[in-house]
Amino acid sequence: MTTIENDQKPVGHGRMLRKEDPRFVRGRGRYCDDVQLNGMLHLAILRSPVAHARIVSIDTTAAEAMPKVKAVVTGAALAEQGLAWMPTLSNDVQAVLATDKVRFQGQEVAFVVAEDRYAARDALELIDVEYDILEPVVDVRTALAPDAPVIRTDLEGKTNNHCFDWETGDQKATEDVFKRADVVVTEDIVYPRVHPAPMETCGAVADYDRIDGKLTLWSTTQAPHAHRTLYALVAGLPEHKIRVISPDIGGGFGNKVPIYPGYVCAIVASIVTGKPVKWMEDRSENLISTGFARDYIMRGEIAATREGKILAIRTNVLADHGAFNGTAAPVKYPAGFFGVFTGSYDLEAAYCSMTAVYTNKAPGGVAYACSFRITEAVYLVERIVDCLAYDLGMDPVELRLKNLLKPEQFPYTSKTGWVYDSGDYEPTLREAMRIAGYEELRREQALKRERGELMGIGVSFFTEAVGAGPRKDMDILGLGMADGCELRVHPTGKAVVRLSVQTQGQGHETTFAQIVAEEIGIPPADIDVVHGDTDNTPFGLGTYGSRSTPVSGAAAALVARKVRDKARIIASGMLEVSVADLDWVKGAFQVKGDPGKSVTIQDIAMRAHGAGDLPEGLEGGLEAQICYNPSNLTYPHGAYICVVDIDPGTAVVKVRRFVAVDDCGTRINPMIIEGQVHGGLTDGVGMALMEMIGFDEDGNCLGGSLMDYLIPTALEVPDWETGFTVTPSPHHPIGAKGVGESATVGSPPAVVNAVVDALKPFGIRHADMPLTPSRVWETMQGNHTPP
Ligand code: PCD
Repeated sequence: MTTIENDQKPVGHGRMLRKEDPRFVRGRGRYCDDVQLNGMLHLAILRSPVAHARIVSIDTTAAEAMPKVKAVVTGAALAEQGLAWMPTLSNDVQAVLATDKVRFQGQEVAFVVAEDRYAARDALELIDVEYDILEPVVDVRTALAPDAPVIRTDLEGKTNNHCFDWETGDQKATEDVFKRADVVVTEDIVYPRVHPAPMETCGAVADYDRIDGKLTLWSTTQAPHAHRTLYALVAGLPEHKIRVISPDIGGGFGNKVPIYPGYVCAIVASIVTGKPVKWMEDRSENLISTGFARDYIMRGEIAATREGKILAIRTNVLADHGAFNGTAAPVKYPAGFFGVFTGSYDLEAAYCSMTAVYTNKAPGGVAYACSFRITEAVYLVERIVDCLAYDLGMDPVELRLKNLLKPEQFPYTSKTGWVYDSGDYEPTLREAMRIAGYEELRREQALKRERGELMGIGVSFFTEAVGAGPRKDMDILGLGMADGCELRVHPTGKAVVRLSVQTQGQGHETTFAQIVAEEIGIPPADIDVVHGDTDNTPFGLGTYGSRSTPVSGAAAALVARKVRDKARIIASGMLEVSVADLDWVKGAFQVKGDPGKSVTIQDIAMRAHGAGDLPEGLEGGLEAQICYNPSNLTYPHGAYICVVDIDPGTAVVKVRRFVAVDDCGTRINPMIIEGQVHGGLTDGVGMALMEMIGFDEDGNCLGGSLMDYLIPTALEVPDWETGFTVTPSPHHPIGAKGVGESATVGSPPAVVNAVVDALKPFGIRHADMPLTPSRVWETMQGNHTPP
């Protein structure tokens, strides 16, 4: 097993600076909105001001008459072309433009194409829509009430707001264990609706060439190939007539996985006008209409012995999917990978039942920095385990240490059927305790409690399942979740590696060059990473669920090995020995026992393309292509400890310290990993303390601007303290597991556990996010209400 860990590795590995940063720090990134084409028009979308209403009429005459306006398009016009509805990436349909009804505030109703962005926006004001207001379904808890208005009247035979049911685990076995347990703890735990809120909003530039019938689409997508296939299916065009370019992306965080009506509108607009058309959302449009995350109401139950041996976990979940099921989920997993809610513990049984419903809210349920609902699962188990510790009067670390899976149990099949590839949990938790000085913190807390000060220490331990996924059981809309990769070595020994995944800031241009460099000995500076352009990269399913390293990273290592195998044959010819007599050392093949006789990979590249004979039967050139189908997901884990102080007078929570110890197997670039962890922790603190997309009783979104939807800044977060352990994945060619989302998954429960721990003197066992000062204050007064 290679461990590309330390900073001293000769060939480009370790903490090398990011190859993409020179352009980013100079403001030379090329984002969607930077695309300027000759004669380009601008598109603006008219959105519904109300959550639920019948559309009585739409009058576009005044808007059409406005100077500079080129087209005004309504749902009725799209319907004539069969384009008013589109499939979602989770087997539902979503309105591109509303025809019959609007189903959430902010829904797309019509669009204007004009010569400039201002004219397009101004013209929106002249469109006259008459709405017949309907009662909205806002409270997910009553969405299934018999008298609730039906939202999805478009779906044949739909008589209520039921979206899907799902269950996992063994209900009967779990019930039996619960019956004989000494202790059972039940808690209602809400993971409120939050939003990924990437810095760059969503947008697209569509350019349809009427002469050659080719559509080029620049769009803010995390999954260019998957989007292209969907457009091909909807438009009935062959894929090679559609080129999706995903240029630099200013953050995705799951928000840019779904296909949005705006993308489709831009395409339609370009086809209709014969001109390139740009659509860029503003901040409010992004917050109110694009993929939200979470929105799970969970009842957690945990059964244990008096001594604190956890026996079983059971949960019932009510999932709010908004007006359309607009998430992206593997077909067999409508609730994503929520099945990992048994966490990192050795249990006897587990069971989950889930009901998903439609409400008059924006669609989504996207995997915001979590591999398909793992954040929700980890939050549930880590919160309920803390509730158990509270009831047993046990230290939460002691309780976890008693129940963590042991290294000899791996590969471990969970009670819900997930096969954890590898893990060595206790050292990770011990390392976090060491960095935090856990015992000392508890002593400090005891002293402070005597003085009436509110200090809390929160612990979480998580296991993620990332790297979707094996073709045998995973697909999105019938597309397998494998990734292609292509490597070409030029005659001079410089190389280009083409990926099917797309970076949104994670640093793929660096780390994928590092992977290839490690395998083939060409320095990373000489390896160019090409991605985000369907015309120039092999097919694959895109970047989300921290799948790039587990899937495409494996593909990159294997394609490089394939090239190295060919290089070995060429070297054997050059050195006139058999392939078996060659050793691979640092980018060169050496004759065994005669290190003086060797050829470098660069020599070999020249020979592969140059004059002179190649060994019998070998074609010229030095390149390879593969499609990698992972045999399993990878299961990174981590232990987090958070220390908070709460001002008893104002209930303001201050995160004083945060220790994160992550284990993502073999580490490619520790500097990038730290950056990923810092970002994820900041996200997590935001969700725990301030972020929530709320709605009033009419279904008006209360989180439509960054004045209302608070996201953390450097002022709210501490200096992160990070550490790591390394437990390689046994099935990944370099042993790497994903890490991009670990910190967002692991940190919310650590923060909430810390706040609840601080509030222990008030007899409080649970409080729901976001733990804003007012919510903490109410909780201290004994008035906690779930969001
Ligand atoms: N790594 C290393 N090592 C290891 C692992 C990893 O080094 N072991 C690194 C890599 O290579 C990259 C990163 O790190 O670079 C990451 O990775 P991963 O884990 O594989 O992941 P990806 O796939 O690449 O990515 C994705 C992710 C996600 S998913 C999210 S959310 C987020 C993260 O990523 N997003 C973002 N991070 C980030 N960052 C940034 N900057 N931006 C963004 O946007 Mo989802 O599902 O979508 O929700």
